[in-house]
Amino acid sequence: MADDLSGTLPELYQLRRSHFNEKARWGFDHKGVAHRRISMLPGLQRRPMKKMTGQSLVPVARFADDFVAGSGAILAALEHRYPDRPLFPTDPEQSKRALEIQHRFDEEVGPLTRRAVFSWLTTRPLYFAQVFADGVSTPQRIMYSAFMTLATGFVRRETGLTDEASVEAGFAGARAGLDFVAANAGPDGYLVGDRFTVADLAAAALLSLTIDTGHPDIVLPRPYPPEYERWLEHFADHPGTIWVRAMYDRHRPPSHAVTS
Ligand SMILES: N[C@@H](CCC(=O)N[C@@H](CS)C(=O)NCC(=O)O)C(=O)O
Repeated sequence: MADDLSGTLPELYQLRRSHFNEKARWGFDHKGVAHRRISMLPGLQRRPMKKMTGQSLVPVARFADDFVAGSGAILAALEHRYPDRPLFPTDPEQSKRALEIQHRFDEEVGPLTRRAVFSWLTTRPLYFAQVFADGVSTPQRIMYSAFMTLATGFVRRETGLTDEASVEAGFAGARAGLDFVAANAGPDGYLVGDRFTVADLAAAALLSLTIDTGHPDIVLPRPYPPEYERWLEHFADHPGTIWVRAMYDRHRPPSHAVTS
């Protein structure tokens, strides 16, 4: 399906495996919207994105001449352009609640979970490059891992990794997200009402790294580093990870990205 409003194929500027980018990918795939993904390398996306959108981060979606930055804004733009398979409740109370939940995950759980994962990922530049530079040529990947080695201090500061307490706060944030979904899922398994909404999508995408989803868009390359094995093991029996798995099994479609 091309962009309903312009007739052109939408684009998604992304980082591979990143959970905020997973949220946007899931939105496109949920809506069944064919799109082209432009994968960038963390850090190196800043300048082009700033030029294109006035801010430095991804995900960024492009619908013809319209650039939309941020996973939440992308989901809203997708809903507007492709109303089928709605993600936003029509009931005003439910809509308010769904947006509140998305906000909580965007502002707290997402960044803290990233911090916990980055606490070990930034100590492994080769694996870091494998995670994000998968698909680029081997020399480029090696150059990127050298760049990452030099940029580690900056990346750690940007992620809020200042001391041991900041790492612990990252782990606590991931756990709080899992506790939240376990405590708030209703009888049908959804966070708001009786169907899958933006609240479930946001929460499951931003907690996706707490399980081995098996989905090629987010699963980390094997073999897993021991720190990630321990992290998965740590959360394996948490009712929140069981909920994340259920959302992936029931609602995460295969990619609708076109490759040519
Ligand atoms: N609130 C934003 C967060 C976007 C974000 O944090 N993007 C990260 C990837 S997870 C990024 O672009 N990182 C690269 C950098 O900091 O240079 C959203 O919902 O999209």
